[in-house]
Amino acid sequence: MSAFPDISKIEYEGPDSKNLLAFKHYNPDELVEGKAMKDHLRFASPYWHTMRNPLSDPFGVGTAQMPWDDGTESLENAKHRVGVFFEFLEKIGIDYYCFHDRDVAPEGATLTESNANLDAIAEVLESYQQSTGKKLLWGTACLFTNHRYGQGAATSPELDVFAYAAAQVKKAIEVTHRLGGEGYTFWGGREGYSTLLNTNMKRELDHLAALLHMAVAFKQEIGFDGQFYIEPKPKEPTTHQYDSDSAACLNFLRQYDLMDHFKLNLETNHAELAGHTMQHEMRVAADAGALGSVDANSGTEFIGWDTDEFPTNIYGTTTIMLELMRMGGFTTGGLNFDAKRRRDSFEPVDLFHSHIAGMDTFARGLKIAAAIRADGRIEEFVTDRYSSWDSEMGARVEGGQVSLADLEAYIIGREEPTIRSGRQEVLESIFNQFI
Ligand code: XLS
Ligand code: NI
Ligand code: NI
Repeated sequence: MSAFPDISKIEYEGPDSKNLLAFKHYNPDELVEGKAMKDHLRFASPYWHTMRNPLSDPFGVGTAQMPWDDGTESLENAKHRVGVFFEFLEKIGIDYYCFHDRDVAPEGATLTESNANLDAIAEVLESYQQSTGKKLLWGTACLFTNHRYGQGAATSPELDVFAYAAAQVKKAIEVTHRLGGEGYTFWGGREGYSTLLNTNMKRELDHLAALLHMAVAFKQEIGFDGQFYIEPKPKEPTTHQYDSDSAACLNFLRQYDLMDHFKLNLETNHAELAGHTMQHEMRVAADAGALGSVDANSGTEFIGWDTDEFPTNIYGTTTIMLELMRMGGFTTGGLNFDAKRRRDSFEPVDLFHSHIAGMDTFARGLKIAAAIRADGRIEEFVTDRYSSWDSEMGARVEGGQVSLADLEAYIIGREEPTIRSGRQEVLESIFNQFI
């Protein structure tokens, strides 16, 4: 039985279409820079928002209508939901999905019971993947909802909580491997602190690194070759999250000798909470060779919460696509809509409207980014801005071959250095010409 009986497969109808259930810009097989849109964008839908988010807020109950869901935590209900999710993926035309262990399968009274539930659901996910060709972009473990993780999982002051988390991660990696996941994400959940008055930060960070090293060892042991990601977020739920932004994550990975094993999964709303643009976060990661995947959402500018909205800002998606194309595109990663409908968009059809909005906004961002690249003026400007470094002395400085005294000898007797305009407004205008 269909969960969305009135909705057929969403098709591309072009920019002039008035059909709300059609793509205006996302045309999966259309080539951009010689590559199909769907391969540039690699869209994924997050099980936790799409299937499990009731659309509640701190002041009110859930509003989402889910006629297919009996509202219980039974295994039968969980199995049934999987079918609904795959019907959604088929109709919206998204090839990938992401999940947390506890979103797809109910937590049992014991870890053994929870693991058995997860295995039962993995079997269902596996068979739907086989029959539909849909793929798992990444899996993850929910190490933040249960009360035991209230003061952290890998960074809990309690050894037994750490052990519980380790066991849960082990199982979640196993299941991700079984489902052919192309990656596995570690989002810090409650890995951070509420107050330093009760916190041994050094010890907590050492423990977090220890867990990640164990995960690397386990991955190798079972032959899982998916990519590991860390997802930075500065705050919420904790006051300070250890994985606060790209730079902090890279520093952590380098300090604990984990750089070879991890890339970053960057989320737009988290960048915003950190006081950065997403472009900044992506540039920092990409320049370190560590930009892996993207949680494609956005926040409301003035709210200061992780509101996980669908991305509908064309300027934003254009900068994201520019950064991605600059690094040569995704390998294992993709654009996972870690986004939920607004509380007032509670009808099942709003799942489609919201994904269509996000997908079309990214398709436009992709096309605009390609046009900006083809135009080339912005890139040429940057190349030219640094052209003095292409001199012999520039090369020697960059190659670490000169001393302060060498530069003193070089500059003495020369004229006062000339500098040129940064032309920010010109560049912004060029950018806007393509929006
Ligand atoms: C929460 C995070 C989370 C991760 C996966 O803010 O974005 O949803 O993407 O655990
Ligand atoms: Ni996320
Ligand atoms: Ni988030």
